[in-house]
Amino acid sequence: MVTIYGCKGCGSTLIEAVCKLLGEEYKLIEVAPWESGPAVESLRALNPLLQVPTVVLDDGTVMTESVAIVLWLLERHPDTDLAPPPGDPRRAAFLRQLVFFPSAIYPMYTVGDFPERWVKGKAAQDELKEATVQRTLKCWSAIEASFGQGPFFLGERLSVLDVYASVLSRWRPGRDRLREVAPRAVAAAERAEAHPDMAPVIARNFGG
Ligand SMILES: N[C@@H](CCC(=O)N[C@@H](CS)C(=O)NCC(=O)O)C(=O)O
Repeated sequence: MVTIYGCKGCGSTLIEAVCKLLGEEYKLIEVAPWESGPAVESLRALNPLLQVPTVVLDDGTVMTESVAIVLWLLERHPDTDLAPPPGDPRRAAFLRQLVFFPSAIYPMYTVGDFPERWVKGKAAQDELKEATVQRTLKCWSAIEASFGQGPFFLGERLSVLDVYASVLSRWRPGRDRLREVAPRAVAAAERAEAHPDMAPVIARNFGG
């Protein structure tokens, strides 16, 4: 059982979906970091960066960083087929892609959602935000270039890579533009959302 601090459509969707797919019980605490109120203050006490997902384990350990949480959950469910195990020939490609999502793409939202944190003035902020969109598109092109035979990131079976792709491809600039540079990766993300465990999580977070 884990407690997930998150908000609808945020990166916490990924953790919610992975828990569901693994059969890990979870409790959700809704908190939008950019609002104010008691929920935000309880998040601040756990994570001074005020970011979600933030997860609290049964023993009180606090975890942040989506990829760390995903890896921890996978370790807790070693028989899962949502990731190739250590020693599997697909492991290197899996780790590469797994880390690429939160290290190369997710920061484009850390910057682009709050350009005023980084530069002053509307023109500079608009320019910065557009630059994050261009970089996001470049990242998805890179993903497409290394995408295998499909239909999922790692072949015939759904993995946590498809779940990451599902959530991140819902964000700016949106699937239609991403599809222009990464049609097979976006198709894998959409296919993942049809999984019976994924579909209700996606519907709750992003609407029907
Ligand atoms: N590196 C973190 C990024 C988390 C993150 O940026 N979450 C967004 C919501 S999707 C957030 O909380 N943004 C508020 C902020 O950065 O102030 C991760 O991979 O979990």
